[in-house]
Amino acid sequence: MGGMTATTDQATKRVLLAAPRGYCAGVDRAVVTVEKALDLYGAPVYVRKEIVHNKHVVTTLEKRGAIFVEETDEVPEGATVIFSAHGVAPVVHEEAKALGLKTIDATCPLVTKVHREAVRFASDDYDILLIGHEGHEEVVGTAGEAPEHITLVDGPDDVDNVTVRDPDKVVWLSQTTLSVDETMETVRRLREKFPQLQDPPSDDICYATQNRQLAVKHMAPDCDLMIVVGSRNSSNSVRLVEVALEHGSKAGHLVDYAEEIDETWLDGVRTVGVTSGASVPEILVRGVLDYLSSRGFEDVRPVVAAEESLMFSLPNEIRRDLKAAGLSDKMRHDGSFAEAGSLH
Ligand code: 0O3
Ligand code: SF4
Repeated sequence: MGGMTATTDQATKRVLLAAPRGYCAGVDRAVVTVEKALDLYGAPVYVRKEIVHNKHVVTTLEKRGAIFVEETDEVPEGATVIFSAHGVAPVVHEEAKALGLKTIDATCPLVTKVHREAVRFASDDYDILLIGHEGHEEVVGTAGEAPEHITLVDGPDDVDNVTVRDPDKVVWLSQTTLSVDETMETVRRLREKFPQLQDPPSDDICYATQNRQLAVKHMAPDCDLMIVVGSRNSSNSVRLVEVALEHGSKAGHLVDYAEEIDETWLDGVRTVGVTSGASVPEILVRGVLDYLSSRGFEDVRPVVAAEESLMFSLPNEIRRDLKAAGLSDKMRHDGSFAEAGSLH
């Protein structure tokens, strides 16, 4: 390849970088909760399930002394266990109590909001159609609030299988990290079947999920390739690849790390879109941008779909203990936790 061609190539290569991307308020709170618990109580600190669905976050916290378990009964008696951001069914709280565990609940407040809706509609004796992915921890937790009132609806094609007791008393709720468009299609089909179907009191698909999908929708028509940083088991990250492909990106891939990028993906590519799921530390996006830059994609243009400023305070249990120990309960955004910056 001659020098001229290379120069022309470089001039036309560009990256569209989505905003918002990466950490949402619920993930930030959950990750900081584990870090503060390690500071306060020392290692090991037990965490039930992955605190958030990100490989790098989990391995980094493991190195600092967090032990991730699948079930509550794997935690030694009397130890401290943190519940993940995705939420748990009430039965899990009961199990922990029976085992004498100290618990810290890192469930995102926006997931808790859906739990409360489920409890309220169940106590009013509604049939609740919970739209979500079968087996995902969040829907297991939400469904566990009122198992006898809740039916899982796993996407539009599952609607045919749904039956209810009284079609005049049905409401739908959802997992927080679904595709907005696919969920609307599921609701449309449900409403065809149950015209009296009620909507949730407010959006269950959270602001962060909506904003990350919106940014991808803006960029996708211009992208030859979309690289989404996120783990395979991260529902919201997987959705971003789907949204990119549905909205015109010619290709789309999910990677945990820049090292997973296949050189051939860049063949003939002029515009690469980059974004990341709600559980993804920014350092991993930097890795992807560095990789792209070393291949001539130095021109990085932000595509801003929304501004986000939401922050949640830490769980009460940990705030109380931090206060008693004379430590700060500030979140990392404001720089107060810079010493643990490896995750950001
Ligand atoms: O729910 P999802 O698989 O997308 O989970 P992540 O990747 O950990 O992202 C955070 C979302 C969450 C905790 C529940 O809304
Ligand atoms: Fe909470 Fe939304 Fe983040 Fe889930 S994706 S943890 S609901 S803010």
